[in-house]
Amino acid sequence: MKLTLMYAPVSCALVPYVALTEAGAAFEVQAIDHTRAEHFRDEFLALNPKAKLPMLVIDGRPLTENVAIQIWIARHFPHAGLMPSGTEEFQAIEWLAWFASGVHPHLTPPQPPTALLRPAGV
Ligand SMILES: N[C@@H](CCC(=O)N[C@@H](CS)C(=O)NCC(=O)O)C(=O)O
Repeated sequence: MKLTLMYAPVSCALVPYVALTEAGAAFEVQAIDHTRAEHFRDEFLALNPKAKLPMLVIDGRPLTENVAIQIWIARHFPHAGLMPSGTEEFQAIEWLAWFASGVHPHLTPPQPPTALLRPAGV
């Protein structure tokens, strides 16, 4: 299985980087410079039209959203014990969802809706 993490430093892409490392996964890192709008380039948008990091490419197939990526890593590397089982698994997902929807938006600069559009010249 080939894993490529599309990553930028000082971003929430650090989350799957840490999880993959803790899981002992073999993965490649592809640095995306979002200060140069590389996530708006055609090659990136073909995989993730949302133009956001992180993205984990699994045998050529993209997976985005930290909640989904974290659960995928935990399930594919169960020996690492990254997620509990039973009812507690859903409580862990509850916390992942809270960080993604309740905390993360406050850690990123406010963006107007036009920030979702491809910048001119990219
Ligand atoms: N809901 C997404 C959030 C993704 C996100 O906002 N990523 C930021 C980095 S922390 C990003 O790609 N920013 C680039 C931009 O908005 O231009 C998740 O949880 O993975």
